[in-house]
Amino acid sequence: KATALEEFQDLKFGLFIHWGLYAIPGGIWEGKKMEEMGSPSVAEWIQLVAKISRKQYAKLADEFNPSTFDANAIAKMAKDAGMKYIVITAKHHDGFALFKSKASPFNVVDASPFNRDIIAEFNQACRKFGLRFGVYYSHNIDWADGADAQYKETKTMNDREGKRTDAFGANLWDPSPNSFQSYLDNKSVPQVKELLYQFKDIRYIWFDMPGLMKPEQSFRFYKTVYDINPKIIISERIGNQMGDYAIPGDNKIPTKKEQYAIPWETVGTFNNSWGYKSYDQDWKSKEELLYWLLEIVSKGGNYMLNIGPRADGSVPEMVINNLQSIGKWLQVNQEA
Ligand code: FUL
Repeated sequence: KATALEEFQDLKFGLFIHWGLYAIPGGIWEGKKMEEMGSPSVAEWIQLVAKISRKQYAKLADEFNPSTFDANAIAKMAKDAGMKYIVITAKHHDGFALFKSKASPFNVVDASPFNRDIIAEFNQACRKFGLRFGVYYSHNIDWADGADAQYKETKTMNDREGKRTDAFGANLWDPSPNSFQSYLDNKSVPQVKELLYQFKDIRYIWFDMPGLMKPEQSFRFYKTVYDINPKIIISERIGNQMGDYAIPGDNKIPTKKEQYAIPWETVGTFNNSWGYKSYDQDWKSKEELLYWLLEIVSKGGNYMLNIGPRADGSVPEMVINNLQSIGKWLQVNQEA
């Protein structure tokens, strides 16, 4: 793994993509903006914030048909911006997979009219443009099938022991009747296997939001990945200090004092949301983005900058323009 980790830290600049059914409402549900309904206000959390039932949310899949989506165009945009890798949400907290999955029919090929495997297309596009490829996978939170992320069970135990239990992110409005254990056995772990067996180019897995996961549960994911491909490196959000590389926090650049003994990566948004949010026009300027890149890289980290494509697959113009400018700047100023 040592080489894989060194190589990773040399990449410096990558593209993060948050894309899924949440791009359809784009931050607005039944006429209400997310901020009017609660928090957080990042668009990919709309199901939780608006307390949308699993059944109602799943209907969004019928409308998901991103006619203008072109993985090659996005990969080229990243390449021209000087980026070296792409990580895309294979499944976010809503439980909808962007790849064909036997473990769950709630996926882009089986549940939407689009009928194309988005992860497969990105895998190909990255290969074509010489970019490294990785996937984000929400292994713990799954509002469709992950019950309440073992919140109730842990709460009972913690109440007994007088400890706090954080329900953040748990589906408490319409949890799946399945047990969390069956979700792990029948969806989450099998989907990780499906991804890795199918897409041999995957080098990074960005697990996220481990919440109340137990050490043996995080370890199960680590071992699943390691057994299939020991060179794949794993984000620290697998939980229980088992990751290979550190994430200082969302939109967080570590201070000089916060040093890491392992490689690290700052993930950052272009505006204030990860998923597409129709009314968020608070775009970082190209100067601001360059500042982030330079500060992060000079401190030894990687910067993975996020885009949230629209539901039709297109990328907001500000993103395209600013990435182009960064690419030009890097061409002129980067050391060979
Ligand atoms: C978070 C997630 O909950 C957000 O939705 C997003 O994926 C971000 C990168 O990580 O904590």
